[in-house]
Amino acid sequence: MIKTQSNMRIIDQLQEQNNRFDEAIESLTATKKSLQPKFLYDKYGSVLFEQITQLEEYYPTRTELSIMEGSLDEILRHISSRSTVIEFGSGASRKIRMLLESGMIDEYVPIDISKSFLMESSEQLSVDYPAIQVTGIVADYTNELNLPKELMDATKKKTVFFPGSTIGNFEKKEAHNFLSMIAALLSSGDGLLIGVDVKKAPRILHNAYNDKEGITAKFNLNLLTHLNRELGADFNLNQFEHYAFYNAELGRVEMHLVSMEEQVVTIGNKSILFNNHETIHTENSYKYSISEFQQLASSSGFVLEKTWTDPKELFSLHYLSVL
Ligand code: AVI
Repeated sequence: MIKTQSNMRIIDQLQEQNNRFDEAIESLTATKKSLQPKFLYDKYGSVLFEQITQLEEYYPTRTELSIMEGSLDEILRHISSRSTVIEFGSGASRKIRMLLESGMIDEYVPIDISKSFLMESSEQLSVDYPAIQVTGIVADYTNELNLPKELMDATKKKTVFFPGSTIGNFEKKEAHNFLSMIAALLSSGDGLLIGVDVKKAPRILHNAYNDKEGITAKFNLNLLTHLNRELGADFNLNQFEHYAFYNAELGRVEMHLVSMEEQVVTIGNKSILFNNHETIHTENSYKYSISEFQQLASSSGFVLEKTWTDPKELFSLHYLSVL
């Protein structure tokens, strides 16, 4: 455990998950090559994602923030005072600050896969909010998650905060399993505040994942740099291109890396052949109509308390509770 402030501690569970790169090799050697989107988030990937959230084309972050600003009092009424807030995939903390400012939260538990990013943001938050206990957990929450027992104290109200439509990066079945896992983790009266991107005109979606500055392309390609570093792979970034499009039939934006020639990449003792224009599927970002998401939530064990949206219905925020 790492402690730099008296009200902050970091628990690293990622070391126990050191087989996580086995998945990468397995999915790269499958007939249809893919890589799990979690590998997008090393330290530089997290920085690039923050830059994406500021892009003109990437409407989700600012729209979700505006929904939160407009309905903050009502949102806070759902989160009782002296409660614990657990955030999955915490990132740069702009949204959580709106909740922490309220003075209603005793303990904040950010969970993120990027250790350095989590440490920096936890430290800053513990300095800015000295009355709040900050317990950062470094973990891959897409795998099984073991939260420390004291956090799961059923006498204390808990709210899970899962903003940014990260739920869209799960396959439909996985999203259902993940939400069910959260519902099982919580006790009666606890809640989940979750942000979900809404289906819309393909052009808006296309632009959001194909920005003019090319930041999303860098973010996608950085995945290969991450694997080169962690697995000693020899991907040549000049021989792959970012490709993202909206698959309307499946209701998702797909991100791929396209091999721009026939080439062989080596990872350890494995040689992987890429045909010209063969792709590695690196991310899905599912979009849900408001009713589709409400159905998913109720089939996963939650009761819908309230849905907020913006005037153009670009994005939705839901407060769900456990009976
Ligand atoms: C984190 N996640 C919700 C983002 C998304 O929109 O799916 C990641 C991202 N990928 C490309 N741009 C942003």
